Amino acid sequence: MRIEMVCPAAEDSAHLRSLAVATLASLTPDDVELSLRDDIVRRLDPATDLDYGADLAAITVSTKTALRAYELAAAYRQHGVKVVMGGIHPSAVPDEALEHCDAVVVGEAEGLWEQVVADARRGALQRLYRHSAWPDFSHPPRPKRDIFPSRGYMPVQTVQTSRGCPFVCDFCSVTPFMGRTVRRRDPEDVAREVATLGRGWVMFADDNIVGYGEASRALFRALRPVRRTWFGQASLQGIKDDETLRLMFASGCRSLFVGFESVSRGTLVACGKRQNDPRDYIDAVHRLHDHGISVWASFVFGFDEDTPDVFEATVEVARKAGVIMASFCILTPYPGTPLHTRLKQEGRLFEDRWWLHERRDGYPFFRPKGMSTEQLFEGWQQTWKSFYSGSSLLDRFRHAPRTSFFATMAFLPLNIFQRRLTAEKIIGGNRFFVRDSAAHTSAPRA
Ligand code: B12
Ligand code: SF4
Repeated sequence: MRIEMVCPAAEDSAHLRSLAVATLASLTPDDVELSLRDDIVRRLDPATDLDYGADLAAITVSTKTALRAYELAAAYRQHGVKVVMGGIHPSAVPDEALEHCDAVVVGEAEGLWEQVVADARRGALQRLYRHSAWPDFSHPPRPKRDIFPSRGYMPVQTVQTSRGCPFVCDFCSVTPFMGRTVRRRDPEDVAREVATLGRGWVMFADDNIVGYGEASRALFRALRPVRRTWFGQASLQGIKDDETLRLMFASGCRSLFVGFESVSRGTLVACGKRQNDPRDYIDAVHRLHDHGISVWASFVFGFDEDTPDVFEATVEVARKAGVIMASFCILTPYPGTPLHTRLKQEGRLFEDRWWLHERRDGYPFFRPKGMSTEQLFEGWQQTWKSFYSGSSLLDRFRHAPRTSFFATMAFLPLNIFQRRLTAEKIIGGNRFFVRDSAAHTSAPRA
């Protein structure tokens, strides 16, 4: 039996190996012949690049890649190849996905994929596969990374140590699809996996790598002897404790992507991100910087409580805090989230299934409450411009922590890239800026 794994890409997908694909590969019986087609490494041409002799195409799909996934699925099906889809998007809207494929796996593959393969082998694929309980994640199978070509990716390996999140931010897909109970791996098992990875950075694909008290500290202690440099994502809970931060640095952490989301406490309470308190932001960033950990901040605009003054207020906090980098997003109603349901009920979505339409990058998918749609869009553009202005860059560089690798070595190249992104993509409207830049900088073609 031959299975082709497929990673569709959006115009700004990061050049990373998909952990979903590596996980599926590890769950696939040894007698199945596996191939991989990765749109990220090279944009796939359905006329020449797909294996229509395969028995099954397995496509991993997020909302951003749904349109492309449906296009590739159509090509396989036209050639008589059965298609199964999984990932966060088909898990949220399985009925929509089933219009484009033969079977959908809702939720995590562990415990279901084996059944899909067995059914496909005897020509009896079911339409829908889903769990009745969250699968155990204490000792997951080791992702099979040799399925990826050796070139074409960033020198970063992703590793996941936990699934689920105890919080219920209304714009987020994680809690609805991975649950409120955090399922953690055995720290020693994580350390053993990290030790097998080659050179390069490790990125933890956890939503919150710190914030679980002793459990987080146990992970950092286990990682320490492996001596690998890593970065991850975090919310603010859990970074108040100096001992945890010391351990985190000692375990190799050099940068955190932190979801601050808003500088307004009222907004944070309303959207459910109660663990963030804007009064702590500047101290929190300085504390991390003092421990040698750079902060890449993320903010979101368009919440119901946001008024036009939110843009300037946000830039001011980000500049004062001296974050190394910041991303500013317009609130996006992903399917299956409470936000999507509410905006739909209130009749504020321009299109219910906005992901099926190509449109200008960044333009809001809904009517905001505290300002006009144009004000939201233009305010978002101005925020990028202001945060990546020459004066902001110099100011942040002057105050950047010298203890941090990112601050000293990567500050200027990263910020210069973000300035170009601001000019060409955010302001200039070139959606393909990231893809075009990657094509020029990462010569490899598989
Ligand atoms: C790491 C990560 C990233 C990384 C790297 C992603 C990568 N390419 O590896 C980076 C930082 C680049 C990133 C970027 C973005 N991300 Co992100 N990311 C994540 C995160 C934290 C983990 C993803 C992961 O690697 N999981 C580990 C693997 C093993 O799990 P998995 O993919 O879910 O796969 C399992 C199942 O879904 C299933 N499965 C998956 N595919 C398939 C296929 C088949 C055939 C089958 C049977 C099963 C199956 O089996 C797997 C094993 O159980 C998730 C949150 C989360 N907890 O999932 C958000 C998440 C996926 N990201 C999200 C978003 C919104 C983004 C951005 C749009 C953010 C932004 N504003 O720019 C961009 C997208 C850019 C783009 N063009 O695609 C949303 C997606 C929501 C949605 N409905 O699509 C999530 C869910 C976070 C959230 N808070 O809601 N992200
Ligand atoms: S935004 Fe972060 S903290 Fe909030 S529910 Fe999602 S993963 Fe959890």
